Parts: sequence; structure tokens; C-alpha cells
Amino acid sequence: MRPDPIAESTLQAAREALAREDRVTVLTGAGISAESGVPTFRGKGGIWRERNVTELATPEGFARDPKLVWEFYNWRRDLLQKCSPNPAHLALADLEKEKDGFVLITQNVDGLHKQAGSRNILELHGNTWRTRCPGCGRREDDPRGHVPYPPLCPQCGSMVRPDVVWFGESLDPGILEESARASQECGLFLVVGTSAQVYPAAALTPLAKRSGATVIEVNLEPTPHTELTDFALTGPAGEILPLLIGKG
Ligand code: BV8
Ligand code: ZN
Repeated sequence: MRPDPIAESTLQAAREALAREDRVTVLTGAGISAESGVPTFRGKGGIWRERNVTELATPEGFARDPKLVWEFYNWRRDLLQKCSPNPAHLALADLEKEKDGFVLITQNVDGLHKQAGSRNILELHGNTWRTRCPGCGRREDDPRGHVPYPPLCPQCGSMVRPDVVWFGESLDPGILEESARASQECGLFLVVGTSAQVYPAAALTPLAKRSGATVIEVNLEPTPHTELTDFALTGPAGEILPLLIGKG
């Protein structure tokens, strides 16, 4: 079902609020990559709908069955290889060029923001194109689709893992602190395509609001944070973001 078209006056007011603010922080979730063909996690067809997240996205699951977990991440790598940035990613890369104080915080691990040309990116949950060795800490960018199994560290021989943050694992403290600061110090906080259910990422929107930022949300449907927002723009990010930054 198509959401009601956004009133032109609401979009215009949101566009003006964005245009007059130089300190802009953006938080994105899986929804911004949906129009690139990347499945989301909790919506229809979502990744977690027919899979057991505790088997696939926890350190316990990896310890129990690393082959199953690598099959899951290889499935996502193969799929992502066919995906490219959509107009929403490209709009954020354009926006960054126009703002002196721009920070992009993403929960996504798909690497599409970087491919779209964004530069100042904080990847809260890591990146599926990078592997990390639990034995010696060695990290490697590995753009191959399929990682042959078993992927062993060339340095110490341990089994390497996707360099992503699983449930029950702490986020990188430096990235989290920079994200909190960017949420506190911005004048406008734009949150796009997240169901606002995963913490600590989901704490950033209320933090921005409490710190006095104007909040714009872009989503297909309301979220637990919609009532916090100054502007809730309902519709696909690939259509709304170009309009919002005045390029659509
Ligand atoms: C931690 C791995 C400290 C990488 C992911 C009880 C209460 C509160 C918190 C907890 C709790 N129990 C446990 C916790 C903590 C837990 C948590 O928050 N659980 C939730 C589910 C209740 N968090 C953690 O474990 C975090 N670590 O807390 O560390 C700690 C340390 C030790 C011991 C204890 C605690 C780690 C969180 C990171 C988990 N890793 N993924 C990967 O393989 O991807 S999370 C996973 O969800 C993804 O990374 C994803 O980024 C993230 C968030 O999902 P969304 O991006 O929001 O995607 P979703 O599908 O949900 O929503 C899509 C949205 O887009 C929808 O709103 C939809 O309407 C919209 N949309 C769709 N299409 C479009 C669109 N919008 C616009 N346009 C479109 N076209
Ligand atoms: Zn190693």
C-alpha cells in the first residue's frame, strides 16, 4: 500500500530547515538500501523473518557453527555484489558536499554509502566486506563475493570472522562516542530507514532531540521515534531524499 503523498508544505518546510543548517548528522538503517535490492531485517521478506538471529548474528552462534554463519554472510556478500547505491545514498553523498559539519552514521554493513561517494562515515555495526581475526586482531578488506571456507588468518591460522558487530557484542567505543557527539552537536538530525529497535544505535535519535536538534525522519511507516520528530516524511527514501536536498 502506498503511503499518502507528503504534503508539499511539509516537504518544503523540511527542505528549508535542512537548507539553513550546516551541522547535519544523518543516521541510516537497512531501509536506505532496500531500493538497491538489499533485504531489510524486520520488514516483509526481512532477513530475520525466516532465520534464527541467535544462530547467525551472535558470537555464540559463530562458535557453535562457523560454517553456517559463513554460509549466511557469503549469501549476503553474493547478493550485495549485485547491488549498487540508489538515489537515497547518492543524495546523502551530495548533501555532505554542501555542509561544513556533516556526519553520516550508519547501522548498515553493506558498504553502499562509501560506494555512493560519502566520506565521513561512522559504521556502527562494522562492514561485511571486512574480515577480522579473533586470534591476532588482523583486519582485512576482502571485497570477494564468496570467502572460501574455512577462511584462515594468514598471520596466525585462526578462523577469521566477518568484521561486523553481533548481538551481545559491544560496538567500537570510539565510533560510538563520535556518533553520540555528532548527535548532540548537530543542529539537524536526519534519520532514514531504521525501525529504531536496535540499541545503542536507536538511542541516538532521542539524544539528538534532547540536545536541541531539529529531527527529520524518512521511513515507509511510523517508528517508535516518529513522535519525537519535527518532520516525519513517509515514503521511499530513494524518492524523498533527492526531493529533500532539493535535487529531486
Ligand atoms: C550491545 C549484525 C552492549 C551485522 C546487527 C533488550 C532491550 C534493549 C536492548 C537489548 C535488549 N536485549 C538485548 C539488547 C541489546 C541488543 C539489542 O538492541 N537488541 C534489540 C533487537 C532488542 N543490542 C546489542 O546486542 C548491541 N550490542 O548492546 O552491546 C552489550 C555488550 C555485552 C553484553 C550485553 C550488551 C549490538 C547491536 C548490533 C547487532 N548487529 N547486525 C549484520 O549482519 O548486519 S543489528 C541489525 O539490526 C543490523 O545491523 C541493522 O543495521 C540493525 C537495525 O535494523 P534496521 O537497520 O533498523 O533495519 P530493520 O529491517 O529493522 O528496519 C528497516 C526500516 O526501514 C523499517 O523501519 C522500514 O519501514 C524501513 N524501510 C524499508 N524500506 C524503506 C524504508 N524506509 C525508507 N525507504 C525504504 N525504501
Ligand atoms: Zn590471526
